[in-house]
Amino acid sequence: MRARSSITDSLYLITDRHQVPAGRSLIETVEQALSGGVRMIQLREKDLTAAQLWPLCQQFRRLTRRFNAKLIINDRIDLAIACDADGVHLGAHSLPTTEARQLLGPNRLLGVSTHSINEVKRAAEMGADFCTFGPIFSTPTKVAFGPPQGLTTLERACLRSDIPIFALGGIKPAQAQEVLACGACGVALISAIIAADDPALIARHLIQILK
Ligand code: 3NM
Repeated sequence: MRARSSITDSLYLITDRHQVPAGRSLIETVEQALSGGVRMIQLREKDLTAAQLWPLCQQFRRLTRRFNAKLIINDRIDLAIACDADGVHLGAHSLPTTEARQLLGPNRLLGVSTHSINEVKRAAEMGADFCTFGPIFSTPTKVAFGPPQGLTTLERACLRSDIPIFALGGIKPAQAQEVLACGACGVALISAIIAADDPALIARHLIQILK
């Protein structure tokens, strides 16, 4: 039987190079976030091909190793295994969770994006280690997922979940405490850190709040 990998991080940074301010690269942004204390990063550049993602996977793997941080690859199980990432994060259009778990084996982390309490329960039953639940607040990045879930639904999802839930969508430092109070294990976010003038400063601030 597989020993469930335990999630100890409370800050899960997701990348989007399109939100990096001019004059700074994605890898510099991630390095600054890591020096601010981020220890779990999802490489999520959905518009890139495998061939384009591969050098990024390698750069991210070297960098995250230097900081002893977890690297999670969005969607691409093949790339995650090839670069020896710590895990994969599945979205609505990814391989189903059960099949992803079979390919990934028992030792890598499997995260799933969820948008309803039923999806949270299903993700856990099918072998996910953790999930994101969102969008909690309105976020320009993800209008596709409809109206915000809000804190009451987050609280219900956390109460009924057998796996840790990261609250996702529209989360800034000011919202971190209230989503933890709903039972989330932490926050997942893009713009608060990736688009920040000083990613290390925001990361430090968030970690302080999430302690
Ligand atoms: N997924 P920000 S919301 C990538 O609800 C993503 O599944 C969501 O960006 C979901 O932290 C979202 O900038 C965007 O609001 C999160």
